[in-house]
Amino acid sequence: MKKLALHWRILIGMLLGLLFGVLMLYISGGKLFIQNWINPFGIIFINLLKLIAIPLILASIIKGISDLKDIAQFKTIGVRSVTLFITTTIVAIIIGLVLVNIFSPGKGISEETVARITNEYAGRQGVQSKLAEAFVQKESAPLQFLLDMVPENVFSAMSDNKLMLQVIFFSVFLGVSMLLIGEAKAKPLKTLFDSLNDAVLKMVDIIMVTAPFAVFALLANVVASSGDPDLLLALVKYAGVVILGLFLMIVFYSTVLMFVTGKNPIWFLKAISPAQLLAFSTSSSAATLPVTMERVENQLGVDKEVASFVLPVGATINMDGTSLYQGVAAVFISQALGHHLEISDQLMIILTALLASIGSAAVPGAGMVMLVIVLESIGFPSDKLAVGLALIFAVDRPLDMARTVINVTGDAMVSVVVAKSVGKLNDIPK
Ligand code: DAS
Repeated sequence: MKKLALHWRILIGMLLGLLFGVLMLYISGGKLFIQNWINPFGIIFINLLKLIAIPLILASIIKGISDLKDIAQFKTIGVRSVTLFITTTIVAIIIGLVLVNIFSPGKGISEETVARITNEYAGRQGVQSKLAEAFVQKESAPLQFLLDMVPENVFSAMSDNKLMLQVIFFSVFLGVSMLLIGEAKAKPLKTLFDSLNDAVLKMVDIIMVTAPFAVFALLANVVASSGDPDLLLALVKYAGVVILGLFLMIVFYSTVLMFVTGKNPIWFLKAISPAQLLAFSTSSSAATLPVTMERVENQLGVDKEVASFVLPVGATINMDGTSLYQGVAAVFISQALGHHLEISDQLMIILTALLASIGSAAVPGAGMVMLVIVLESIGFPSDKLAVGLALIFAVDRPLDMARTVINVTGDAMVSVVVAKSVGKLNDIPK
């Protein structure tokens, strides 16, 4: 039987996982069974992908930059990528703010529901740990993410949890230096990183064979630990606004791509669907990065020199889905808890959600942690933060899955536009 395409195999794994998760919800001990015997396989899969994300970033950025003709080309790609990252993030936040003000999902939540959520969730470990994490992030300077980029030495960068940013900084630095010393002198290093790159991509292929089983485990666990169904209904309008906003981002990307490449955007969405499905299942841009890179290069025809810089940097600092979600969530929580927002506050949200999304790590739940920074920036009372996070905690995981899909899609879209603009978008034979 002809081997099913990757996205179909992942989709089947997801659907079976959802069905199995729902089934287990109605079997006593089912939730525990999934958490103890099924979910670990999903965690192992994510850890494997994150394990190779670092050597992949190192090899692909260094190879990509050292393949470039000269520094001028690197500057062009760098400036255009970062400009597009910031632009698409601001568009995302504005879409989120317009929708949450039109639909006002927070205005429908009654006092007693807020009181009930406060008791059920505010004290919960999950909310408190996110708050604690947020205060650690908040204590850090607004440009902390820049400070975090510069490791003391390359080996400490390998161990520290601000890994992605530091490895990117080191890789770009080394890649540019290799350009500057000239091709002859850089040749041995270039050969080394070329073969490291090929070896790591082979590791991605091997890991991806297990993808259908892994997403089965991940989705089963998401359903099993999705919280109380009735509380979810109370938040369905809020989640609906976020999902509508994320969908409009797909429309925005498709319009830009149609304009820039003159192609039907279905070509783009079909090519990156395995990366989107993986982003949905893992809620992690970092874990999805190896597949995003493989799809963007092999299916969309983006030259490695562009993809190997834009995608790792984008996975870390360009989170359109997260920034849209942070805009919606900040206004929703303010509406629900009666915190009045002036227009100036909403404009402030654009700036702080941009910074918060840049500072959000490419791992599950990072967007909610940085949401506290946004709420603090609009003067939201600190003593109500726990209740605010508790309000959205129950639906945060499914929304994290959805916003990570947009984070990854936005990165892929920027890589296509930048590649096209520097004449490095190759036609892939059908
Ligand atoms: N899950 C994050 C990511 O990997 C996004 C988020 O938490 O908002 O992109």
